[in-house]
Amino acid sequence: MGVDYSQKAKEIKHDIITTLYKAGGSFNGGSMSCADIIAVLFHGFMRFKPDNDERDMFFLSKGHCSSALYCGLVSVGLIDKSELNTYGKDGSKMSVHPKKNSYPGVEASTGSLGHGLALATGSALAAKIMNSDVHSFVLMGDGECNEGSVWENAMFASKNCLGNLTVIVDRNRLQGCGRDCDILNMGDIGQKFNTFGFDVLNIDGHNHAQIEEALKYATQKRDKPVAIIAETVKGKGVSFMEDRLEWHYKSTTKEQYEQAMEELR
Ligand SMILES: Cc1ncc(C[n+]2csc(CCOP(=O)(O)OP(=O)(O)O)c2C)c(N)n1
Repeated sequence: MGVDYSQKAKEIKHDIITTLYKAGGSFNGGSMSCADIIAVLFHGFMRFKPDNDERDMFFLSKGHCSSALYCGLVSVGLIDKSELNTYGKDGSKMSVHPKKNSYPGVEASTGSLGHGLALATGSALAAKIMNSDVHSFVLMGDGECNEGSVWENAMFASKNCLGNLTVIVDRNRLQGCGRDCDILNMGDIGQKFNTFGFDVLNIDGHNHAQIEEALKYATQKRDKPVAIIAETVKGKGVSFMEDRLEWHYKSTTKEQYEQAMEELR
């Protein structure tokens, strides 16, 4: 029987909201917008094999949304769920911005936006040189695509024919301080990646079947990197957070937490 992505995504979203509530943490919105993507990628595609160099590599370039990464790793059994209670606490290894090797599946320290694609590109190039079938995935924010380093690496990846590299852009159209179109309009991000030599797929980033199809396509043998532009809603799943800028940073009150839990049930 196939994986029930809806159930996995639901559990991940529940854990994200609970983790951030308990920690008084930020980034509910951006963590919820990518939870469906993480559920399908982690349960359907990533070969984690934590003790093995041949594992696939995942880079959460939008590192501020680490709760989605940690809850995804809990969901696939690589982190004990009780660890989520330590998120963001002094001395905890479950830092708000992920730290390399803090847990199996945390491949890099991220949070300074614009660097994840470089890491994923390097990892994909190394795999190609070593003739390995390791696949590198990077999840980026659309606001993050304002960074020039993204486009340097896009050129480098296509120049090196890195068909073992998949970029996923969480296209929720909100950044930390405003709408992307008001800050630095990226326009058609897919078209830009295409111009930089990528094969591009535009999907609904909350539709599990579409995410699965896109990842199937991206992980077939090929000589071009793939960019999946996943149209999403910031705060997806919690009505009062959906497409609301303030939920980039805001943390939930007890009442808001309880309402969110009710809605996610
Ligand atoms: C280089 C860098 N500049 C600024 C920040 C501060 N910052 C954290 S989140 C964020 C907004 C990111 O927007 P987006 O990439 O669209 O992420 P999402 O909306 O999916 O959370 C910013 C500017 C940062 N982490 N790194």
